[in-house]
Amino acid sequence: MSETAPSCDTVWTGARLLPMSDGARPDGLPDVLIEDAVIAARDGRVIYAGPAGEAPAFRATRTIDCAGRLVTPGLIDCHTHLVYGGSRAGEFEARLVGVSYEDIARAGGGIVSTMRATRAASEAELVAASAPRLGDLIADGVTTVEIKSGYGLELAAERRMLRAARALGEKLGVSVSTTFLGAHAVPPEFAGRADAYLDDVIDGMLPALADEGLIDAVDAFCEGIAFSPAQVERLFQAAQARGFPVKLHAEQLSNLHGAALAARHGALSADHLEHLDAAGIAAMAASGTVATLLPGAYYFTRETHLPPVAALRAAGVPIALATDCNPGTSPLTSLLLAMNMGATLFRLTVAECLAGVTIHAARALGRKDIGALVPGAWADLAVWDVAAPAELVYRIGGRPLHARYWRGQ
Ligand code: DI6
Ligand code: FE
Repeated sequence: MSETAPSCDTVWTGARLLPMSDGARPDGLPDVLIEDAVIAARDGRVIYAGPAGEAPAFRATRTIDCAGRLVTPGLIDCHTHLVYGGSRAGEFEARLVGVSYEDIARAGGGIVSTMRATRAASEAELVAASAPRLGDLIADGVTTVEIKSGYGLELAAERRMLRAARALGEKLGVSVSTTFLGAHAVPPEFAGRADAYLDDVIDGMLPALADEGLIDAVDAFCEGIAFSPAQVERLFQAAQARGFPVKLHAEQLSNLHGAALAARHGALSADHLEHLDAAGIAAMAASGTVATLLPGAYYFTRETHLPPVAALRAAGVPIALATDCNPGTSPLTSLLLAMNMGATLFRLTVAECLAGVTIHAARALGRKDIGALVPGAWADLAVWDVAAPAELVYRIGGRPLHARYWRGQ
């Protein structure tokens, strides 16, 4: 036996393992718990994750005893705008005395005020300002985070945002997926000329940032205060011509049928979706587009129109959950709290919340190598000091993470 024992870098023993491997439950959700499991990793990748009784006798450089703790895949926050300059606490104060988010945006505040602060910041200043936010996510067991541009709204500043996002991943030991969101808002120098700005996004920024390898996906904000479906379509065609996957902020404040448009383009995800209708749900189900729900923004803007969770569930649309960490509508840096909000506000089940920050979040990023602990996947693990998986969703606050491993380290 020992002659043929496979060698590996690390073996974790004594785990109560939720591998989140696809479709293990009768309802298709992958949360079956394996008592007394072993996980083995070589070169940062999982080579075994399953019952201890069925595991080969590994020759491991390092053995870590999980002492019966719950082990899940490292969590994935698949929608954030966490790189930005400045603060919007003042706008929060204004909203508390009755000024609406749209009023603030039309008066040159909102996204544009963050744009000014972001344009004024160097790449190093963006990294320094954003590292604590990313640190908070990491302390919640996050091993992969998506970070969008969209507060530069000009080539040089969009580039600094994306470079800062990449630098943060290397600095803090977390996988970063970068999304180009040049079509987030029309900057003041293009006021009233959204199509001219979009030309700049499509013909200037997109090719330049693509050539620099800074883009993993392309997103847009499809909304009355942002870009129309026709404009989004133009951007999507340009993005797809360059081979980029697309995603969309859709149906957050109103129903412009953005989700159906995203689905027509085979988008990885459509996000927010409070005002999504039946046709949008059917289109998403047909295209396999993930519904990324953002309860932090729903909560913080005091939205009352719920996303159609029951209909999404009935249609079999995969649901992801994310923080939407941004200074205007979701200053949230806890993915565990987003799970709690997903359950409390949107009535997602515990299994749906767990899938929403692992396997379904991976799918929203177009990734098959994260989100589940299966052979070949990255050995991204979160080890938790909780008695049951439901506690990860149930608690409000607290820091249940015992240890986190990113690519086996
Ligand atoms: N939807 C949002 O909730 C954020 N962006 C978007 O497209 C808000 C961004 C901000 O207000 O800074
Ligand atoms: Fe967002």
